Amino acid sequence: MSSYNPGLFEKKWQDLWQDRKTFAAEKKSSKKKFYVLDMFPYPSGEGLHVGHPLGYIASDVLSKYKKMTGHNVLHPMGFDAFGLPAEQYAIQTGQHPEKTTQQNIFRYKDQLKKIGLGYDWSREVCTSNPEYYKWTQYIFSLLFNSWYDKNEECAKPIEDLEKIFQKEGNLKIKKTQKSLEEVFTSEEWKNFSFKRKEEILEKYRLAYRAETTVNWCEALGTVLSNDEVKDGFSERGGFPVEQKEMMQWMLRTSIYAERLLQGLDNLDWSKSIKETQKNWIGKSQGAEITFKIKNISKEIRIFTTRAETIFGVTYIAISPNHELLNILKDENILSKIKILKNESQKKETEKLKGIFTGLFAEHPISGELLPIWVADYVLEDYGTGAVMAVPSDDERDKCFAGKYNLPVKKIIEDEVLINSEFLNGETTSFAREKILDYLEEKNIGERKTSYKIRDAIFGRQRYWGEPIPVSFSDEGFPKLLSKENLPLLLPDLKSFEPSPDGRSPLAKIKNWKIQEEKLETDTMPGWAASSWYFFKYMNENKNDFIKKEDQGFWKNVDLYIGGAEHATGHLIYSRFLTKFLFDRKIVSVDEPFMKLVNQGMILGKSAWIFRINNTNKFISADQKNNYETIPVRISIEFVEDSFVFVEKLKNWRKDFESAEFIKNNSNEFLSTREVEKMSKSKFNTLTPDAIIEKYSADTLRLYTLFLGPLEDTKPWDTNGITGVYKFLHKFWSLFFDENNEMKIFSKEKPSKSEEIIVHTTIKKVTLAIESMGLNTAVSAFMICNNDLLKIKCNNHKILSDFLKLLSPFAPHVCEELWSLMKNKNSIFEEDFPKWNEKILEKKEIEYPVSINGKKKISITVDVSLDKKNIEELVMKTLKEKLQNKNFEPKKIIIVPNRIINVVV
Ligand code: ANZ
Repeated sequence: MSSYNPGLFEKKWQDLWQDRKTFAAEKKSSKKKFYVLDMFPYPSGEGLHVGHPLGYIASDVLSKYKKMTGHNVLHPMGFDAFGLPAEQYAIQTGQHPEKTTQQNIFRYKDQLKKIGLGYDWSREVCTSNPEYYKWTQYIFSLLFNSWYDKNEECAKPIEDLEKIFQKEGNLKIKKTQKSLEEVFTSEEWKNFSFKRKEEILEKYRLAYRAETTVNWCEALGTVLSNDEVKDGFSERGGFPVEQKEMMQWMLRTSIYAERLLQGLDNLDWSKSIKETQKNWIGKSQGAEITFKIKNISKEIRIFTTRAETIFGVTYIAISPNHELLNILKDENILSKIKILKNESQKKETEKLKGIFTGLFAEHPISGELLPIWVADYVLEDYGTGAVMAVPSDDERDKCFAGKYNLPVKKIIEDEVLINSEFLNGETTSFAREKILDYLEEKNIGERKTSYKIRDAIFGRQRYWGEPIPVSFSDEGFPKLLSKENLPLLLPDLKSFEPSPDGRSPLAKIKNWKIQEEKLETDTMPGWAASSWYFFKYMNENKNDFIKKEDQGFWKNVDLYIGGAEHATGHLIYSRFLTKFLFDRKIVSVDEPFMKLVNQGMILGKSAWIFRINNTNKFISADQKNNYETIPVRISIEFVEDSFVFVEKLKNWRKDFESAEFIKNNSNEFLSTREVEKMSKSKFNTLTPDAIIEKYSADTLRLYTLFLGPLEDTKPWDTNGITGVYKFLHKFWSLFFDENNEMKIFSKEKPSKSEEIIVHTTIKKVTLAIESMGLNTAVSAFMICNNDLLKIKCNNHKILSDFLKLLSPFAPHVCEELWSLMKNKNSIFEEDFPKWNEKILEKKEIEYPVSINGKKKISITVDVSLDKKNIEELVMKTLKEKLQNKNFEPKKIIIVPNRIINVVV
């Protein structure tokens, strides 16, 4: 009982905390709320390695600290359970994804619990559970049944839009909304067929279908998002990806562009993530300008951010999909464009190909004729899909003009416009405004803002996702399933391959129908569920949809911790959906995550040994330069520093058994270590379970934090772990006497030095937690521990305070000692100690005293003394020291806080 033996109590406390609901959120509470959330994991088959829990440990420290500082804390956990890996695994092994997912979740929960993470498991969500996805489907229905009123910048029920059309047609709405349908009157609307009305409404619904070019991966049988594709291959599996036209469900995320941008200002997120989001949204202020086309009663509109360069335009470039191409008749040109189009869809080809259309545009001011080219560098879905090309000032236009021998007109010199009488001599920014005023006045163009953010694809041709709650009428338009028909359950399947035409596996089911109508076969993408799960945790009753009372109390996440890889996808979609739910009055906030912290990646230290070419002999790494070798990865479990445990390694792989391992002169066999991403395939992972088994959960927690600043990327180096482990032993010993009995604690008022040691630590630790500098807190604990050991502290108050301070970091050992100190309650019900600045203030100053510049003595002076008092003290001390009662200096010079000089 006397030495630190975590095996005896860690599990005990984990069970007790769970049984006693120590870390459950309080129900009705007048306390201030604090909602701290981890990005919930996808439960992969590999389980957690030590690189994973850093963020979870940090959020756990925060949640325990907040609880102890008087907050009602919500700290839940759940699982993002739909996803591709389980489905790929199902295709390979025939195991139902549901089964493997549940197994993985079981493993994850066990691992998380062993780390002592205080989650409120009563609020756990699992996104593949019908009780959960019923509501994901319901949110889809809401999106389908909503449109966005640009005037009021707010999503509204689609019925409102129908009423407007009924009352006044679409003229007003079309002014603010970019939509392709023709203008119609109220009378015309009333006379439209049901189908026609549906077609029009679909152009406004926030969930809609559209023909889009998608990244199609034949091997995975699915559409991939841009960030799932690297250089023309799927990130997962490395299969080829091609571009394909497909009817897809989309969400109108881009309509929220401006609000997504503005909202960033109020968020406590890192500069770099905000910057990434800004770039993703990609706001550009510019203008749309109309060019007439010669001999044809058609116009072309271009988008430019550099209107002042209009006198340098030498050609017009349009995207290979531009609608103007529909009027071309010349088969020769058309077939060339078709080839160009196909080529340009391959992402990896260099973009600088063009075809002359045979058409000319008229310069809106000079009337000059400008050839219209199809160019693959013009994006179809940005701006208007057409540009006015200015080879003198735009790099791509310049290269293109060079390649196709198009003219270049110089227009700017030393930041000043030349070559146009109208703008000669003006600076570019001034000229821009001037020309824009002119264009607007003449009705040739208008100021316009463009955004890069695109509507998001919301369907996948896969099995393991939420079915989209839609059926199709005979005429082919989508109809929502009513709320009573939700959840639309994912049907059971035996084989999970996509159907041969590339459609979802659901398309293979003959009776995938409801009331004789065919059901949608696509399922929702991974981000459907993860864009709103943070609201679901707020519910007291797990099976409800977002409850007004609960959401009204918890509002949004105060601290969100997770990986920086979600900078765009997840964080944009969650912000979008929150704004939408806010508009539709489901939630009372329009931002989900107030503060965001991205934990850095923890890297592994891989180990390599070297095989001599064409042999089954391995050579110690320090000798390898004498041979031709090939490196072979080995598991780090057989290595310490660089030393390889050859005998153990031999049992690892068949071909190692008979291999020869040639040692160096010191009879060692060395490996080379290399820091890289931690991953099972690199054999460089360690599980938290193994560390906990060998040391303790508290060691794992402290060491993980101690590795370095939370947000830094850093390697895991098991060598340092013993330092932390020793600290916990020493910490334990602080509470026991020489006979290994628990100390008899003094209930006296603590001594001054004890107070100073602990209050210094309280201050350091509190500031460290508040600023998320958790690694510095760990070193503060070590210093405090050493200082208290030195003075053999046995003060009850001091040691209790130290326990409370450390408890969010090392909960098991603190809770155990707390109960050994005969406390009946949990330490987490205690208040976190507060420091007293007065104790830390300097009370006395030590002055060196010199006589005629030579240091003689030091005196300690109370800071409250004035000049005269100090002089008296100096005289008194010197007389004693010099044993000269009659000592009479000429002058005493006091340099405040520094030195006292006595002149004789
Ligand atoms: C004339 C000009 C002159 C331009 C000049 C640039 C420099 P950002 O800032 O990204 O919004 N552009 C417009 N639509 C495009 C499309 N669909 N595909 C490719 N390029 C397009 O860039 C806006 C500029 O990119 C626009 O301003 C346009 O070229 C081009 F010295 O117009 B500029």
